Amino acid sequence: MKKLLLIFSLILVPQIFGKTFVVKTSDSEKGVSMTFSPLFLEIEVGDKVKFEPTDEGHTSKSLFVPEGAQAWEGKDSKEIIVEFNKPGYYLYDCANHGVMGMMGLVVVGEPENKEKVKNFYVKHKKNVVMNKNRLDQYLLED
Ligand SMILES: [Cu+2]
Repeated sequence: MKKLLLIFSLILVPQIFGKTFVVKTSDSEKGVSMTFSPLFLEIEVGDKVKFEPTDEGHTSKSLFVPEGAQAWEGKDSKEIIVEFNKPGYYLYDCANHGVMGMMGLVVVGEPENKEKVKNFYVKHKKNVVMNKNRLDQYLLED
């Protein structure tokens, strides 16, 4: 009986504690071109994000992750599910349209790397030619 309970809890625990959020990749949404939707997410450690290719030709690729966290790189027009096991700010973009401001941000748990991601973001934006300020409100304003 104990063994059975153990097996049950091993199966059920991840489903109880890990939620899956969906981020869509889109050519255009509400007048905004080349965007992730939503482009900002706050989640808990152990949660997952499914990047869903609503439109073709987009990817999700990490640009900046907390120290020790796993980077990711999705393929063109393919769904990718990323599990977030370390707290912190995670910045990502689309490999094809990052330069057009197609960036997104995930904040996991209680982050401690805001200064680092901020510095990275400010430098990175210099290579972005349009819509480069989309994430300013989450990263540069307190
Ligand atoms: Cu794209």
